[in-house]
Amino acid sequence: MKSLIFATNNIHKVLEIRAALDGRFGITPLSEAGIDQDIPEPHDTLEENALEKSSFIHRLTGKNCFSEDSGLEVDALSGAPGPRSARYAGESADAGENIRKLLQEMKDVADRRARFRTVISLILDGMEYRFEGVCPGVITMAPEGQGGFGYDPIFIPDGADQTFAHMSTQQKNKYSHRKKALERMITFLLDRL
Ligand code: ITT
Repeated sequence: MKSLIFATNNIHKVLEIRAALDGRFGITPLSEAGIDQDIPEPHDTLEENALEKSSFIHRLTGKNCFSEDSGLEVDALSGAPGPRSARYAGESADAGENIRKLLQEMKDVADRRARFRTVISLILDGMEYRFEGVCPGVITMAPEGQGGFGYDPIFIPDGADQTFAHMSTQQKNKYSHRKKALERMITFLLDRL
């Protein structure tokens, strides 16, 4: 099976992408490639952070690879937390702390519109290609559901009546930003590899 290094340390992203690929393609996450380095994400855009991760791993391995950077963009907060989603409540904040901060910021906000956005950066034979996926939805008033990761307990995608945290990986992939970006990359890759 064709395989690419996936420049991530996030096991949830690996599980979602493996489920979405359904055997069409192999991925090797950093842990399985024997790379335990933390990759810097110093930029203010998903695009720049995704490129930082893919080029870091390409420099290290010389191999074709891809990364993705994702964020939750809330309309009423002018697109925050966005690229700072993982660190919204502080550099070492966990998901619970990030959620608490977001719900606090939005406690009197009626407009609950938001979207998850994923940018994939693929480095193939030394060239960079980007693929985007967007999932629109709303922020709940309180966390609901135990599954998923990050902001999943407070996000209901358009077309659903429950949060991502209530869904199986397969159900989430019917709506997800990550899956949409991935399908665009797969279509591109199937023509080339
Ligand atoms: P890598 O950089 O190692 O890939 P990461 O967890 O640091 O993993 P990001 O920099 O892309 O990933 O940060 C994205 C954060 O946005 C993530 O930690 C979650 O808090 C949130 N997030 C992204 N996708 C999400 C999803 O599908 N569901 C819920 N939260 C998500």
